[in-house]
Amino acid sequence: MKDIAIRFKENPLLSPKDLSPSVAGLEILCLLNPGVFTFNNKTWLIIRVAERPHQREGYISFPILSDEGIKILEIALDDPELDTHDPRIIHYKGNDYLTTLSHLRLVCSDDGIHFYEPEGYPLLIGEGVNEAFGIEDCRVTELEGIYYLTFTAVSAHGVGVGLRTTSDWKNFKNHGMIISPHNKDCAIFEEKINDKFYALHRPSSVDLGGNYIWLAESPDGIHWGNHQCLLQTRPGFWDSARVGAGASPIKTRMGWLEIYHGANSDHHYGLGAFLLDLKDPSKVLARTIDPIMIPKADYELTGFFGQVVFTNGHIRNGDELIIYYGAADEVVCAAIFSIEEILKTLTFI
Ligand code: MAN
Repeated sequence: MKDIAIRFKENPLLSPKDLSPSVAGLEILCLLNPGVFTFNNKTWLIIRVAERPHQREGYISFPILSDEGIKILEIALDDPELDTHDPRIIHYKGNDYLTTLSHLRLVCSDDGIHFYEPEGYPLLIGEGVNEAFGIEDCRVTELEGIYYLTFTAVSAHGVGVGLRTTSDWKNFKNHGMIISPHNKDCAIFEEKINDKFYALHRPSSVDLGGNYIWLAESPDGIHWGNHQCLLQTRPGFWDSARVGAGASPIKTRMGWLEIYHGANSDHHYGLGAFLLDLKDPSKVLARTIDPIMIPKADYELTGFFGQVVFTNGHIRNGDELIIYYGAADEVVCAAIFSIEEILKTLTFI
C-alpha cells in the first residue's frame, strides 16, 4: 500500500514528558489527536491529554470526574472480575471505564513545529455527568468569527458529541451534548451551504449497520437533523471495522475533500480520503481504495496503542496540507501532503 505522507523529521513534535500534569498526583500517559486552528497569526493545537494516577503495585487505578473534583478508583489486578486486555478500557463487574482521563490543552507555535503553552489560556476539562470520563479528540471549525469545538464526551452513559464555542479562546460557551451516544468524530464544515451548517459524524450501531460516517445539517450549528449515511466500512479492506471523519472537509475545485481514519478488526488505523459534491455534500463523488497513510514510523508502530495514525486537525496552505496526528495514541506528530496528489488517488464512484 502506498503511503504519500511526508513525515516531519522533527516527529514526534510533542510527547507526554513535554507538558505538566493538570493536577498533582496524576501523570500524563498520552498526548494525542490534536484539533488544529490558526489564531493571532499562530498555529494552535488543542491536544488531548490523557492522565492517570501513579500506579501502585498490584492495582490498577484510574481517575473519573465527580461534583467534588477528580475521584480515583482502584481495583486489585488479581480481581477475577477485572478485564484489562485493552490498554484503553477497563471492564469491571459489567461496567466500562477508561484507563485514562482526558482533558484538552492549548499549545501554539510560530513555525508549526515547535509548540509551547501560552499563558492565560484555560485547560478544557469535562463538565457535568456526561463528561465524567473526560473529553477527547476535539475538532475545531472556524465559521463567521466563532470557533466551534466538537469533541468526544465520555461517561458511564456512553460516548457522545459535546460542543463548546469561543471567539477568544479564553471564554467558552458550553452547549452540552449535541449528538447523543454512541457517536463521535464530529467535524463541522467551515462554510454554510445553502445557508445551512453541515457536519460529519460517526454513530455506532451494534446489530444492524456499523461504524459509518454520516452527514447532518443544522440551522444554527447546535441543533442537528436530516441525518444521512455517507460512507461505510469495506469488508476485507484496511477500513473494514470502522471509519470516522478527520477534521473539517477541505474545499477544493473538485469537491469537499475529507481525510478520514479507518481501522480493521485488529485496530490498525490508517488514513484515507473521500470527496463530496460542493453544492450537495450528501453526494459522495469519490473515495480512495488504499490508505494515503499507514503506520510505519517507529513512533506509529509502538506506543500506548500501537499501529495507529489518527487525525482530527490540519492546516491548509494552497496545495500543501499539513496534517497533525496522534501516533500510537501516545505522541503528536505532523506530515505534509499535496492536496492535488490526494485528489489523484481518488477513485470516482
Ligand atoms: C475508544 C478509543 C479510546 C477512547 C474511547 C472513548 O475506546 O478511541 O481512545 O478513549 O473510545 O472515546
